[in-house]
Amino acid sequence: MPRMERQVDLLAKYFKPAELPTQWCSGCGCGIVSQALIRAIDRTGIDPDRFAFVTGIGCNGFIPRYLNFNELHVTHGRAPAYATGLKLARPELEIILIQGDGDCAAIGGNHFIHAARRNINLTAIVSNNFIYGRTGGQYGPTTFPGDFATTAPYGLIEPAFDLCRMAEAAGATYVARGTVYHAVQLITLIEKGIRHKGFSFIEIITQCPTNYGRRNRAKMGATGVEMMKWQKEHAVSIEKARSMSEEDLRDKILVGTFVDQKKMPEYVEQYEKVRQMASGEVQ
Ligand SMILES: Cc1ncc(C[n+]2csc(CCOP(=O)(O)OP(=O)(O)O)c2C)c(N)n1
Ligand code: SF4
Ligand SMILES: [Mg+2]
Repeated sequence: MPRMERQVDLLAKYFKPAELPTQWCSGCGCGIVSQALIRAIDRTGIDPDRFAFVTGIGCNGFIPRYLNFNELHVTHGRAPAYATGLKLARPELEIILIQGDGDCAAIGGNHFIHAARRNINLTAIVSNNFIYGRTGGQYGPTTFPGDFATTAPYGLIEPAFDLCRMAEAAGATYVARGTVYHAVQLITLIEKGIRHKGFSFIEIITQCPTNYGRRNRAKMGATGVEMMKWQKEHAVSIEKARSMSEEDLRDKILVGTFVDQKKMPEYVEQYEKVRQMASGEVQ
């Protein structure tokens, strides 16, 4: 099928036309994240009805509102907890968490690290726009020191979390980072995350022109295009980074697959064994 027709076909298959247009600002990265997501899902060949999104609160948490999938839109930061319950009750579902940086690592940090530690078979997709976009631009745990936010008018004095290092340290068995600029690579990273058995974490570097870009235009630009140019210029593959100095890497963002580990037991399978022992089905 020609590329254009295929594009229309994907949109018709996975988007809800009645919900469009989206409420996102012009130049926001949420649209590219949505596209990458449906393309990755489409590539797996898994029946769309077997997917369920569990989403937090925030602009990125709204992505599934426009998509034609099962969805639980839950309380701020609690997507991993709801997803854990859903996965234990319905292990056959492919559950995808859609969260923002604040949702995942601030209010939801506790839930996030324990889902990773258990290695439960969920795919967490976390859009990192370095800010609380939805609520007007407060700084969060991934905002860089020196950045400006409504709550940091003189520049932020806190260091930032590296979400991928946090996911890895907590026990996630698939950890990757992409950017919305590198959209083709992003589809592959998400697809691998969905196929991985265990807790998968994919961080997507994206842009919030309205609440981050405008206040940090000197650093990253203020429009979607300028901010994606920043992503292009600052992303370095993990492989290339190995031959670069610490100094050269200081303002860079590493992209690629950090962890892809298949040996750790998966939580739902372990839980099922316990259930069988407790019910006397096996000794
Ligand atoms: C318990 C609770 N506290 C605070 C809020 C307000 N709130 C909604 S979204 C949000 C931050 C969203 O930021 P992020 O997760 O980075 O998502 P983005 O909007 O940037 O995609 C906050 C603080 C809330 N809805 N519930
Ligand atoms: S506030 Fe930021 S994250 Fe939210 S829709 Fe607008 S540009 Fe996107
Ligand atoms: Mg955010």
